[in-house]
Amino acid sequence: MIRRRLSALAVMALAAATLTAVPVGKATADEVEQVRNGSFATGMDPWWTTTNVTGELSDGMLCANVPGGTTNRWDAAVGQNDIALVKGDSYRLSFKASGSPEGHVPRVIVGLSVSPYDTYYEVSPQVSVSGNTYSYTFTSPVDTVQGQVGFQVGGSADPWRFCMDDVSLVGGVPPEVYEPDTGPRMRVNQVAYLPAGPKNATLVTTATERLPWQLKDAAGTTVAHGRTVPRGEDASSGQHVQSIDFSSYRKRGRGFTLVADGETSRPFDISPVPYGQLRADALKYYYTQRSGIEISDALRPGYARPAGHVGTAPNKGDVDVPCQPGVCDYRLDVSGGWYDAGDHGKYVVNGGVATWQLLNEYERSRWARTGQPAKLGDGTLAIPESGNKVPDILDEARWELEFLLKMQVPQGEPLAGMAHHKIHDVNWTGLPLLPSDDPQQRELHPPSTQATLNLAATAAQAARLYRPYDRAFASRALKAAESAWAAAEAHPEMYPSESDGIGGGAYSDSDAKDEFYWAAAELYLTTGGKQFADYLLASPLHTADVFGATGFDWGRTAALGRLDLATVPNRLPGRDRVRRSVVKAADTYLATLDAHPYGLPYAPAGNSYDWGSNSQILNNALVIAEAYDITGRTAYRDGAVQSMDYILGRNALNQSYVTGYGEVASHNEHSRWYAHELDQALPNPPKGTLAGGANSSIQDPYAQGKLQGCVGQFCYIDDIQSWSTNETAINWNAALAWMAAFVADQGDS
Ligand code: 9MR
Repeated sequence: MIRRRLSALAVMALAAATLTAVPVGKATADEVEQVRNGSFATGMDPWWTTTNVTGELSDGMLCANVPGGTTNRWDAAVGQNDIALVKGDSYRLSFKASGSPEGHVPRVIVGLSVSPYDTYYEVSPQVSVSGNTYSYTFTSPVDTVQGQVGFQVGGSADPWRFCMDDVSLVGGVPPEVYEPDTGPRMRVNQVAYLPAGPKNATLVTTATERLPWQLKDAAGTTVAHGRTVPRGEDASSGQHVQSIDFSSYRKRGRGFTLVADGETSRPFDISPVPYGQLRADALKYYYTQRSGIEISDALRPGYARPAGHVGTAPNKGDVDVPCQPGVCDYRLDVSGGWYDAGDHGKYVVNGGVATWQLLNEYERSRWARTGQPAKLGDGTLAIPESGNKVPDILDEARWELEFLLKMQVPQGEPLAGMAHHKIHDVNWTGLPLLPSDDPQQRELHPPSTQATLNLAATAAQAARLYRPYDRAFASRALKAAESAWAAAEAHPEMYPSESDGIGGGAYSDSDAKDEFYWAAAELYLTTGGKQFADYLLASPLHTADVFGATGFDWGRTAALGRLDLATVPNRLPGRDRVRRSVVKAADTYLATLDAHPYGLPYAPAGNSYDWGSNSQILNNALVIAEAYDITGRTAYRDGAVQSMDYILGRNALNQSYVTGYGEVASHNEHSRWYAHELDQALPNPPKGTLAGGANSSIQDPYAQGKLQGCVGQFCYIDDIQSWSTNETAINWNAALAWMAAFVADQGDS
């Protein structure tokens, strides 16, 4: 399906962001100042302040007396409008600033001065009493003459004084040359290798001959040694590399390092223990993503926050939400569910695939040879429902399922049974912003065939998995699934629009055949209905290659149906062929992994890493893992396990993409409420949060300012502003949770 290329156009936050990397700026072009009177030599004009701020000139600086008691940073501001920006040009924003008392953090933006007030670039430096000079480079994602340079100084309980000088925005500057700190040239899984599992590393080196390596224990004693394997140029990073296989060492321990070519790796364990922890942490992530419920400090120390979107001011949702104008004339209670990602939107298709994957993790634990259902059982996740005798993973998934069911168009309406595609704010909000502080109007967007079939698929899956625990819920879910299926059949081509990306992601998709196939598979597995068997057997997707180099995701869902038909016991005629198709896909991914000097089952066409590439890598690993579940062959188990190395540090950037795991790990993921990088009173994302990962298209201006011309794996930056490479999302963490459980299940292998 080619939807991905299209949907990237409807990019969040910036409708006009570029689809591919912007061409490198003109280093030799004239540098032109865009800010007028930035030195305040001629007074305060043309600078403005919000009415609650008094501005005055003091020692040649503009000082703002900021009142206390405002909520958001944009509630008090100083700025200048009518700034012209040229799409694709690089700009240097610089200024001097001080603040008293110590410790305040203004938000400095370059954005649109009129509705919808898009932000093109923002920084939040902590200012000191003595003052500092700040300078940043970014690339404009738009053409406009209605730009603004704004200093947002609200959000403080107490009054304070902010002063600034020499404010400058110069266009036509060369883009910044950013050098990531990649540490030692030896790249390992910084968390753990399984004692009896594969153990591989990658060495960045110009050497072409085999080099000696040593494995050292925590005391520095060499416990194994061997020779490297030259691998030549790695296309995914542009580096010259060699690889090391130290699988023959099988003793448990902590604090090992790998040494070669004068380089010592970051430390790692040989142990299954961290994977047991990661299995829980990757799932615990969902509780702090919940909408509609207060997050308890007792359950998640440091993450407490009021319930979001329960109809309490300033929230305008989600208990009584209207449609977008012209879409419907009823209102729905769509409270609950998980926030999608770093935004406050809730999207049925992404909620659907995330729910599928959690339910699938649970279902696999019940039939797979290495499955351990007790590890997902009641009390494993410390959530409000722990202790209710229902497996915690099912309780967590139900939080989303109940929301998905609420998104269905009510009986009596013309589109009854269809599901609204999404619900989110009218306009994009800024960062940071607790869900409970979101003042925007929320709206239901039109129903879509894809959302309806996501609902059908996951509700059908739920009907079979919750039956032992709650028959009434199982029946309700099945009825919803059947009505959704019927509605989708009646409206097979109501596609979510590519241009519906203001205030929330578009999740556009111009093909629903894959969702039909997936929903039919889940309905068949739950009911055994002949109607669904017939549908599956007649679908061209039943025999097509539904896997491909970038695997499956929220918009390409046929593989979900295929995987479940292959693994969940059923009597579909020709099921052996279905099972073989999964093994065949795994063979292809395994060949990719074997050929890859960094050992990952991912080699996208043109080396173009996709938005959320980490989840695609993990989902390809899932297919290999299921080939192991189907065949019991060690090569598949080892391939799946090895894929985790990339996520946990064996990569070009020498960092783990899971917060709290590995010596150097992502911790500034883009999120409105885990926004510690912008507001020290807020937490970082919880441990077990996966960052989206390298994204060759770098759609956000922060990444564009730093990563122009990046190669594959290098198109990533751990900054909260980089929403196209560094967001957290419910579908991505589901892939991590699934694979963490698989690896944990292998124990000592
Ligand atoms: O993960 C989504 C990616 O596949 C799309 O290309 C991109 C643009 O439509 O949107 C991504 O999803 C974001 C969504 O639109 C809004 N919430 C945050 C999601 C993760 O970045």
